[in-house]
Amino acid sequence: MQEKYHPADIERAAQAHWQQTGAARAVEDPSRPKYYCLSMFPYPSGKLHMGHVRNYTIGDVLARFHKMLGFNVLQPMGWDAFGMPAENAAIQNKVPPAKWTYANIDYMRSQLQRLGFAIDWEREVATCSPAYYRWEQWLFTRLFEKGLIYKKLGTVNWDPVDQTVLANEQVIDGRGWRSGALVEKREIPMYYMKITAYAEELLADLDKLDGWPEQVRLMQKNWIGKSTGVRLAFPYELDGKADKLWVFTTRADTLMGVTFVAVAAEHPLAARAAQDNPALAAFIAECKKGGVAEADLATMEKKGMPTGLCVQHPLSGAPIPVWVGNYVLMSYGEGAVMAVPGHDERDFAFAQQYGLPIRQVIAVPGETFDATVWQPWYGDKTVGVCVNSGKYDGLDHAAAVDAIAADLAAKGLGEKKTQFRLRDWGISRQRYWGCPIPIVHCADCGDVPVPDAQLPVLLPENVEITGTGSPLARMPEFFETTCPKCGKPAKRETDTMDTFVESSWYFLRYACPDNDQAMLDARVNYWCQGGIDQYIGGIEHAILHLLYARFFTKLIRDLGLPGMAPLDEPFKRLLTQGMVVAPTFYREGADGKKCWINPADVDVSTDERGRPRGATLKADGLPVRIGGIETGCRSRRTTGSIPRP
Ligand code: ANZ
Ligand code: ZN
Repeated sequence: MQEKYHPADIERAAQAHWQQTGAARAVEDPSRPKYYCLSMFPYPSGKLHMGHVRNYTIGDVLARFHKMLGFNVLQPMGWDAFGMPAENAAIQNKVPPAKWTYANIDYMRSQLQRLGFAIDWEREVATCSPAYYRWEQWLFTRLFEKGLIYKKLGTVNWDPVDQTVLANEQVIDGRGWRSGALVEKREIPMYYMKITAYAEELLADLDKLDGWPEQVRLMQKNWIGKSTGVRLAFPYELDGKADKLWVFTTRADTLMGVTFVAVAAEHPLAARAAQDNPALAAFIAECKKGGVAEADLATMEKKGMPTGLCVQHPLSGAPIPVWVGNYVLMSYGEGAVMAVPGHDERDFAFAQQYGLPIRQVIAVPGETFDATVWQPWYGDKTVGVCVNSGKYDGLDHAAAVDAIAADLAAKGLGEKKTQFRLRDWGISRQRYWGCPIPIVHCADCGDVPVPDAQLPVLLPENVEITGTGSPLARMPEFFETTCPKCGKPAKRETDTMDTFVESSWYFLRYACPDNDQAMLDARVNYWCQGGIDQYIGGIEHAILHLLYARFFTKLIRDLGLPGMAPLDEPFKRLLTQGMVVAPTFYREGADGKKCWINPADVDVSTDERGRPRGATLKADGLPVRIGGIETGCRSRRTTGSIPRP
């Protein structure tokens, strides 16, 4: 035996042996218990990063351990190969996205192989290959026919200079990342998946996932965001017509404390009021400018403007002023809120800022109300009872909601309602490097799904990317076609699908990657029975990817594909790892701009707990600044010359 471990020799020999004997090949064997060990597949960005190595090492250890325990182990690998970085690289390096992607896959596969992971490479899938996305298109047509995919207008970020739609992450401080132009919002027709039809089941089944971290289940629960409340109306008259302003509230017990209502900037009533109010029109335009994302709602500065209109309180009939508020979302509930500044923190801040009345209508024994500072108990529905609310005084939250909902219902001004925060999933992307949406637009027949025999709709691979709009929309040889129904000339859809669609079912396809007759087959039953035994991946996918994957599993179950046993949930156990992070280093140039420095070019001194204390540039021995701790994925390289401190 050798004294020393020589990885280069020993590992090469061991890997050659595993390769020869097919040690990692997974073959269905109903006589043995299976163990399906799945790691989130990587985006082929170029090279593996530390996060990949850690993730796949965890998977490999679990796979080998279960093999030793006698399980029939499947550990597959593939590539989440569509997406924007390939287009950006194509612009920079003038290489077609396909070529760049396939080269990266080859390189990263060789890296994974050198690491010696026990992966069954015969099951490798790349989502950008027609053999894969063909079935995604097939599924799309089935869901479209069932009404589970439908078309409606959606809002996108429009770059007026580059004449292209931008993803949210391409909008930086309201401007296009390439052009620097102020980004506008545009409404365009897009396809949506009806995930809301599964909201109730996606929520309820979280209880079954006892092999998942509690934190992830909670994040999904909050994302689905079920709330029970009351939908109620404030009547008004405008332009000689009687109408109603609807709101959704979880606190109908506070109805007698409403001092104003606030509508979203996109609300029709706001638009109507702005017609004869230029200042309001300007304010609304400003509100609409912010990004499409609905983040930062709780913490952002509350801004508003009165519309000059009033509505009637549904029970007391008192006039209630209508405001436009930037904290009201058009996409949630009714796009309008009944504001109760005494008991809602956001309304409280808004009322204080604009000098609107604040009324106490809930009392908690032993606490006094002071309208100058927000106290958390003001919003606590679990302990208070109604006050200053006439006949509802003394009722607790549940009793007051019941009584008020009944009175509203009697007047035709409200009813109890369950509301979800979850929205339908817009899957259209105005990008090139993605799975083409298999629809043909015919002037006579409308949107016609591409028939099975004409699938896949091939994505042309040898294209030039310029950064201004999708090349597909400039390729008549791609979009000029005939209607599958009537045979007349028609236009092919040029949008592609969100890449989250591909990652929503790849784990099922690993069971039968070679099937060119069907999307999935009975081999899925063997490997996925009772769920995939272990899923390992980054915590950044806790919400969207995992929710979409659960949704697809249920969609596929309900389509009832031939030979497939019903599967409710894809992942029995989930292990999420944090992000691999590292400190960053920089110097400031004369212009105040930060120049980031490669950690390899820096000497760092650390304290007794290993935290960086000071750092100097190797090249000149002078100090550099220590920036924040960041993920390694977007590795920062030293660019240009580093300024001296
Ligand atoms: C009055 C009220 C009084 C409210 C109170 C809360 C506390 P969840 O639980 O997330 O469903 N709301 C309703 N629609 C909104 C919209 N489009 N944009 C912003 N906020 C909206 O939240 C429901 C509560 O969020 C609703 O209950 C409403 O404020 C607000 F003491 O109504 B509440
Ligand atoms: Zn037609």
